[in-house]
Amino acid sequence: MINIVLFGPPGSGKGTQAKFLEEKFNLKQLSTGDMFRYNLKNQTELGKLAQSYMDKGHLVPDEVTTNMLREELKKHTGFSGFIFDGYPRTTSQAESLDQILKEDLNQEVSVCLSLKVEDEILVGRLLERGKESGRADDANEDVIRERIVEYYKKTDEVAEHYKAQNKYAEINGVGEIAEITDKLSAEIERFT
Ligand code: B4P
Repeated sequence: MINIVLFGPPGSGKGTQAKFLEEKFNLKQLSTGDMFRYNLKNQTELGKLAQSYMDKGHLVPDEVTTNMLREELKKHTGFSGFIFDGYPRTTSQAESLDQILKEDLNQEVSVCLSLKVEDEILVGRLLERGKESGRADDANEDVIRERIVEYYKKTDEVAEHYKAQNKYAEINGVGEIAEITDKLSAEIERFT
């Protein structure tokens, strides 16, 4: 089985790339951001809770996010593995993911692929997306910058978790989308 953690700051291309990799490797994308947005749209209790964090550009608490992911994981069978998009975002989430994969599926993470993109490019991409997506967290530059601050404060360190397991590769996330998909695919083939 192939389990990919697609890693990088907001706007680095995780969601964009996950769509292509899903098809190429018969994987199921699990995006915690998409799960929160689905709950938000349907005004569930989980959605209302998540909204208070997302609107400020902050992370939703680990326990809430991990429980949601664990439930979602059980729903999908028949794939060659998963692409975790936007999860884990803290070291505690990374530890939970190792545990969940082992306990629930007797599997492990194959590799963490980290997309590297400079901050000013990220801001530009997210502002651009915000013009059409209707995403509240993309509409305001202050919120976008807060998401990037939150990334360096809590998420960037997750890389260490995978480096320690020799399951980590960095890819330049600036350039043609198809070229980046090719580089990610080569790394997936190298690690699986
Ligand atoms: P996410 O939905 O994960 O949002 P994101 O970080 O902005 O990434 P996304 O995948 O959507 O964007 P992409 O880089 O593909 O999270 C939203 C919020 O949910 C978080 O702030 C947090 O509050 C909460 N949350 C989610 N997961 C959580 C967790 N695990 N724990 C706690 N809280 C959590 O693309 C961005 C833009 O760039 C697109 O418009 C795309 O077209 C463009 N783009 C991509 N690649 C490009 C390229 N090569 N060249 C030019 N443009 C490109």
